[in-house]
Amino acid sequence: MAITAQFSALFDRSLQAYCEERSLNPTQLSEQQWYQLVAQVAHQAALQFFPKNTPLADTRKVNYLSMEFLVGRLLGNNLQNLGVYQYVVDEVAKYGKTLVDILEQETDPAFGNGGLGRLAACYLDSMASIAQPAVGYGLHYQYGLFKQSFDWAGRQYEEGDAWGRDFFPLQSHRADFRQAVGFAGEVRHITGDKYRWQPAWTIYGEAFDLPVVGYKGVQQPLRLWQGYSETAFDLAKFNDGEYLDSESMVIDASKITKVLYPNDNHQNGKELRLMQQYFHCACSVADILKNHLAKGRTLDQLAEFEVIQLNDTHPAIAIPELIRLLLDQYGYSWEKAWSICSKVFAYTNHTLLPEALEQWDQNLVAKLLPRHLIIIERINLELYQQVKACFSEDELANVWDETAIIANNRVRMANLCVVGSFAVNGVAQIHSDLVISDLFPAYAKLFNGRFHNVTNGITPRRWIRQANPLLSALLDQHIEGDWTQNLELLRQIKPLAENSAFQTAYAEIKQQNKQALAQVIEETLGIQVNQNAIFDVQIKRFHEYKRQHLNLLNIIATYQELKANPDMPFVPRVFIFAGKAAPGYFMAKQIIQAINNVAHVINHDPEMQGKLQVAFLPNYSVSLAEKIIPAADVSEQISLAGKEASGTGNMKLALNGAITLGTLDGANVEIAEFAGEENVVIFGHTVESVRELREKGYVAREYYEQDEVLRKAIDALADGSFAGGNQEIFEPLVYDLLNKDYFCVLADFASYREAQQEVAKRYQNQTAWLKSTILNTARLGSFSSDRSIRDYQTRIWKK
Ligand code: NBG
Repeated sequence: MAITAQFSALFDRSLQAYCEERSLNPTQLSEQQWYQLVAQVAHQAALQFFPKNTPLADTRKVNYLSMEFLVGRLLGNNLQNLGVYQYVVDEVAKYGKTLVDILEQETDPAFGNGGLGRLAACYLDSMASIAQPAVGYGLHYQYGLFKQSFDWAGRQYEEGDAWGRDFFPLQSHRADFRQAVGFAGEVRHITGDKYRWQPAWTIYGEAFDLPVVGYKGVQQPLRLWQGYSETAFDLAKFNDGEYLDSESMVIDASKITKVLYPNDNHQNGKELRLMQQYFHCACSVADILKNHLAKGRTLDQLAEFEVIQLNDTHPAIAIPELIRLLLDQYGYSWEKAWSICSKVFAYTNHTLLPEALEQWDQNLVAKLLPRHLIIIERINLELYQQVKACFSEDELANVWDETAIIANNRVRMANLCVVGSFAVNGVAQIHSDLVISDLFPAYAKLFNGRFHNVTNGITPRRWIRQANPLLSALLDQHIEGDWTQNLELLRQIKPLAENSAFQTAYAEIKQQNKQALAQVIEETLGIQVNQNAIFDVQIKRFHEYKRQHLNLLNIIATYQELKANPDMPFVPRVFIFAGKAAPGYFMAKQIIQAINNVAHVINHDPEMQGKLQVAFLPNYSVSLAEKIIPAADVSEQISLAGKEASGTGNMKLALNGAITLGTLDGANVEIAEFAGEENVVIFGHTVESVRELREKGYVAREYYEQDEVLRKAIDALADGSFAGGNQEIFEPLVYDLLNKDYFCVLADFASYREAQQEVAKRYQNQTAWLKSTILNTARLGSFSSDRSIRDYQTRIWKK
C-alpha cells in the first residue's frame, strides 16, 4: 500500500479515537490539540511505514557524535518527507483549520547554539535522505538554548527554555536502552595494559529517540541521552554565571543533562560541561558496541562496519573511552586496541579561534576521569616517540609544543582528536587550508594524507522547500526532475536569469516574502518597515569576530549622512538583525545593546521613516530563520577573514536569492566562485593582508584619526547620542575598538562602506539585480548537504 493510503487509514483511526477520548468532534479541537494529534500520527507513521536503513556495500554506518543538534520544528518537515503534507493540509481544511497555523504550535527544540548544531541537523536529514546508514548521538537537554528578550534599555535578557518535552510527541522514550556511566574514584593496575577503575559514583543514561525522516528515504534515530540516578549524590557546587545558576546547585544525575551550555565558539572550562561530554560519549560508545556485538560481529571488525564522526572536539573523550573498554573490559592489548580505535574515529574541526579550542585542566580530568587520563598519557607518550623519529633535534621542541596532547597541565582536545582519528577535516576550503598551514602544520607532516576538506552544506528540504514555498513552486514549474533531491538541477533556471517573465515571477515572490516578514516585524517590534526598501540581513550568533558592530558603524555613519543631507538621493534600507550572545560574553552583549539603542533613535526619527530603519528581532531560532531568509535582499557575511570557519547561513540566504555582502572568509569564498564574482559584493582585508597588517603592527586608532566618517560614527557611540546622553554605557566597546580592535573592524570600515554603496547602486538597476539573485539560486546547488554527505562518503567514510 502506498504511504498516503496507509497514512490516511492511520489518520482517520487516530482522529476518531482522539475525539472520542475527549468527547469532542473534530471541529471543536483547538490548534494545539490538532498539533498533538497530527504529530502523534506522523510519529507513528515514520516508525511504522518508513524503512530502516540497510548497510551500503562501500560505506560504513556513521555514528555522528555531537553535543548539539539544532533540529528546529520537526512536524512540517516530517510530513513533507513522508510525502503526506498536502494530504494533511486538505484533511485539516475540512475542519476549518490551516496546517501552517497548526505547525506554529510546535515548540522549536533548541539543542544547539548555532551553526555547528544546525549543521548536525542538516546532516542527519541528508543521511536519511540519501540512505547513508547513520545514528545521531546527542544529549536530551531539559532546557535548550535560552530564550532571548530585550529589556527597556535594549539589553539582552535570558530565560530558560523549558521546551516541554513532556508534551513533545515526536520522540520515543527508550527506557530499555540504559547505560551506566561512572565518574571519579580509584584506578588500580591489574597486569600489563589492564587496569581496574572503581568509580566513586555511577549515574545512568536513558535514551530518547527522535526518528529522522529522510526525504523519500529512510527513517533512522537521533538518539539523545538523559541522565538519571537511583540515588542523588553530592559533588562540589557549580555555578556558571547568572544564567545557569540562580542558586548554587548540588549536582545530581538529572542535572547532568539539565541545560545546554550557551556558548558558541567559546570554551568556558566548567566541570559540569566535562561531565556532560563524558556522559554523552560513554552512553554513545557503549550503545555502538552493544549494537555491533548484537549482530554477531567481533570488535576486531569494528572499523569495517562503524565509523564515529566527532563533531568538533566536544566528544573527543570518546577516543580514550573506546580504548578503555577494549583494554579493561574486552581484554585487548594496547597495540590491538589502538589499531582498532585509530580506524574508527574521524574528526571535524569547526574553528580556529583559540578561545574555542577546548583544553581541560589536567587535574580536573584526573579527578573526574582518572582512567582516561592514564590512557591519554599513554597516547601522548607514544606520540612523542613518533614525533622524535620524524623530526630533527632542532625542530623537536617547536614541534612538540604544537603536537603534545598534554602541555602546561592542560589536556588539548583538538590534539587528542587529530592523533586518535584516521581523518581530520575542515568545513570550507579556506578553513581546511588554514587548519594545515596555521593550526596543525607539524601534524600535517607527521600524518600525511589525514587532512581533508568537506565544505558544509544545508538541506534544501528545510531551507528552500519548507521555508520558501513560493520559490519552491516556481522552481517546480521550471525544473525537470526533483530539485529537492538533487540540488544541482537548479542549474536549469540559469537560462531564465534574464527572462523578463521569470524575473517578474521571482521578484514577486521576494516581495511577498518581504511582506510576510514585515508583518512579523510589526507584530514583534511594532515597527512598520518600508517593504520596498532593501532588506539587509545579518542573522547569526553575536561574536566580535562576526563583526555586527562593523554593520552598526555603517548604520550610524549613514544616519549621520542623511541627517546632514536630508535631500540626498538614497536607496531605502531596512537593516534586520537577529542573534543571541552567550550570557557571559560582555562585549557581544554590548554590541546587542548598541544596536538596539541606535535602532531606537533611528526608528523614532520622523525624517528616517521609510528611508532608514533598523529591526532587531529577538530570540533568533530555526523557525525565525525560516521566516527571515526568504525575505532577504542582502546577506551580511562580514567576519574578519580567517575567522569564520565556513558559515551556513550564507548558503541559505544566497540560495533564497540574497546577494552576499561579504569578506573572503569561510564558504563565502566558494559562494563567490560558484555564483560569479559579479553576483556578490566582496570587500575587506584578506587572510594574507590581515597577516601583513598584524606584522606591521595594527593600530586601530590611526584609522579613527584619519577617517572622518568613521570618527564621527564612533564619537556618536561614545558621547551618548544613542543612550540618552549617557557616556558610560558604551565606553568599553569604544575603548576596545580604539585600543585593541582584535578583529580589525576599523581597518575594514572604509572598504565595507564602499561595498554598501555598491549594493545600493546595484539595487537601483532591478533587471541586473534580479539576474544576479537568480544566478545565485541557479549556481549554488553544490551547497546542498547531500553533496557534503557524499563528500564524506567518498573522502572519509569509505571502507
Ligand atoms: C562553527 C563555525 C561556523 C561553521 C559551523 C559549522 C563552532 C565551533 N564552529 O563557521 O563558527 O559554519 O561551525 O561548521 O561553532
